[in-house]
Amino acid sequence: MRESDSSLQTFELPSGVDPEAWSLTVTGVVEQAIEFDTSKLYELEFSTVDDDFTCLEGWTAKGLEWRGVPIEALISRAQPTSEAAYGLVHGMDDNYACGFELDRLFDGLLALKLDSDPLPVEHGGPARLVLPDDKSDCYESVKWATWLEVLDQPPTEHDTAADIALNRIE
Ligand SMILES: Nc1nc2c(c(=O)[nH]1)N[C@H]1C(S)=C(S)[C@@H](COP(=O)(O)O)O[C@H]1N2
Ligand SMILES: [Mo]
Repeated sequence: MRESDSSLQTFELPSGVDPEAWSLTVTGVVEQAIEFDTSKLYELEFSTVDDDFTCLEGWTAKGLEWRGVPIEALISRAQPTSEAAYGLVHGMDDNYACGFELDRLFDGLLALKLDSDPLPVEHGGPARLVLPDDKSDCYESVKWATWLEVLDQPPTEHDTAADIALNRIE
């Protein structure tokens, strides 16, 4: 389905990434913090996002089919309070986290499948954030997404994804 010269790149797995230890938690300004394992997520309704993926380093992976659970469905189950306005999505790799306005994050997908197969660990499996909008940056697609932190304030010092990703380019 995908051409070998236009697929996702494979990077070394960072420390902290352990698919066996993975679960997804939703915490923060919510009525009820919740935790999902993969079997619980597979019970929920899946959506599809078809998209190319472009990295700021200058490569593009064409025609990817992501399948998974809409972020809105996951966060809604935790019942965000009226103060909820931002979300910080944490990866399993040490310190990697990316912040969003909640409205925008709600349009994202927690992808569990890529091109009909379970998402491989080197591409963020078990679960990766995929934003369907054209204006998203590569580093916003958080691999090994393990913690959705709902916030009332814009995340600042813990919002590390852009710095980590852009450092890799230099
Ligand atoms: N958790 C985590 N997610 C991440 C990154 C990372 O270092 N850690 N790098 C980002 C960047 S800059 C890119 S280009 C893509 C790379 O995806 P790939 O490894 O599937 O090619 O993952 C993004 N998501
Ligand atoms: Mo990137």
